[in-house]
Amino acid sequence: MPSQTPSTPAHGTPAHGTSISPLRGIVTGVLAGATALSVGELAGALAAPRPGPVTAVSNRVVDKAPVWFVNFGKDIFGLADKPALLLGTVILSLVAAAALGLASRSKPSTGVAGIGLFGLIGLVSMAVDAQSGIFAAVLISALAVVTGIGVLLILQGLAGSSAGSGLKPALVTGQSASNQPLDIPTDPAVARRSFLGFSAVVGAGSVLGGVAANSLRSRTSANEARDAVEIIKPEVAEAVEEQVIVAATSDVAATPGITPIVVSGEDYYRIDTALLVPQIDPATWKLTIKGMVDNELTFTYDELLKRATTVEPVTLSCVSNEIGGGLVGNAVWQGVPLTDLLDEAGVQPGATQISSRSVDGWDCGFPTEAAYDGRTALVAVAMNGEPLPINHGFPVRLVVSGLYGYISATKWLSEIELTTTEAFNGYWIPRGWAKHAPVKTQSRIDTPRDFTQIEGTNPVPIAGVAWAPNTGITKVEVQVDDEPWMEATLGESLGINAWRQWLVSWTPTPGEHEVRVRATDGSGTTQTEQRTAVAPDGASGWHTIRLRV
Ligand SMILES: Nc1nc2c(c(=O)[nH]1)N[C@H]1C(S)=C(S)[C@@H](COP(=O)(O)O)O[C@H]1N2
Ligand SMILES: [Mo]
Repeated sequence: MPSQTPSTPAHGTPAHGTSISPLRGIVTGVLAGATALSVGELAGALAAPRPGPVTAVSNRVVDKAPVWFVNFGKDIFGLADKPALLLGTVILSLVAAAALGLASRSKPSTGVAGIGLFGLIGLVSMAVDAQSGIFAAVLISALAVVTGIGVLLILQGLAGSSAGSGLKPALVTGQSASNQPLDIPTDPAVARRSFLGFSAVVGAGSVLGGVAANSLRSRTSANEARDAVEIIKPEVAEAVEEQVIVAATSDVAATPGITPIVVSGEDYYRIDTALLVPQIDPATWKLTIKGMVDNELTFTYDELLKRATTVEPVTLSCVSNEIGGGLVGNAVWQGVPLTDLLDEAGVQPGATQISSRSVDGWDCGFPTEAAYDGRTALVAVAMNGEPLPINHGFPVRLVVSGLYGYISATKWLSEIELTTTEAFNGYWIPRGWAKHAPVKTQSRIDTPRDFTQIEGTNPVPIAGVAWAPNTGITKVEVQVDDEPWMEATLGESLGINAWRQWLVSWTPTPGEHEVRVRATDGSGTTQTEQRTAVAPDGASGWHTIRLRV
């Protein structure tokens, strides 16, 4: 039998007759907080694609946090920065809830007010979220607050009774004992067991609720809507497909370890700020073209599908791609030329910037000039012949060849607004990234990997990809130590916007070696050896690996 001695409050606790131990206070607070978060997330998930409190508060942290903080998070967690942020929000909330549980032991009204305050923070965070709206925000936070307060008061009641104080939960004060909605046991032993039992149930329920919310979100309606979409293949699609087949079956492409010429949606790098990937119903989705145009226009998904007759392989790259990094990919995109839609809207003189916005509020902008200089700029509906994957912007995104993604490649596109260069800065500009950001010519060694140990002196392939969107790759060279540069065999070209595979065969000599690669673009310019960091406008320098034979 466990001891039934009432735990004594810690030193310095206000002597308001508190008989709930600090530990129980903490447990009570944490469980009340966990329930509130769990209920909120579950409600948000059920009302998909609405964010719950955790997602919305995390979004606000990213929006409002100082640049150094966000960069710090990215440096530490890299591609896991989203789960890390969500987990951080949960942990901090629970720590605050624990403190609240402690503070409200003798004064339940403190707990009620505290949870109310959390609810308010959640409410505001959700209300300003582009994916929520005030009505859902109010409903979700009200549900969360009510359950959180309920759990707090019940557990406080049980903790108080089990401590032998007979502290009545605030929930039932002011009501006659006969119609108490909750039967709080007064026998300490029974109450103790009830406290533990209820805690276990609430704890498990919160975790389950969180897990359920997560899994609900991962199979929301957009998947079905996407499955139902039929991409109409224009004639040119077949020609491009044939080109891809030829390129993908060349000798260079057959090199083990080389990146495929066209990367599938699943393997394609993903970069965005979306903690909650927008789940868009294409039936109600619209694209608006507005701002400095003669006629504001809106297009439905079906209208764009019918007009999406341009098919182009384009290599997209993230400005954050380090030398030799993987935040770059080539795919076949299908869409409507951006300028077709802009011409219909009538771009006004002086509209020097094309800004675009996604349904979740993210935005960016690039020079109007760039859209009209002949490069491929698509309002894209398909990737590799299929509707855009949800992670890559379903139903519609922008794809602009030769500009880094953060100034041009808006996923989950909702509007395009013509403005001036001065009047608007996209999401990443105040966060320290350049406004002018053409993709730098780059090359990457895919095989062998850095620090590979090579056995024997039989020739080994050194191979990879190189890209210079808009001018194309005309030459790739590889150098081992101080030996003369070797010209690589290039894979088949998929056009000037797409990366190109390359291959050299090297006969190893015993010892340690340094291998570097450099590419020359269609204008005859060879990429610079000068190394720069990714910020503010993309990394430069030659990818170099070390090998031991
Ligand atoms: N809505 C939205 N679109 C976005 C972003 C974003 O955060 N939100 N990130 C951009 C960035 S920085 C890049 S590099 C590309 C990446 O596209 P991908 O994930 O399809 O590879 O998307 C761009 N489009
Ligand atoms: Mo990016």
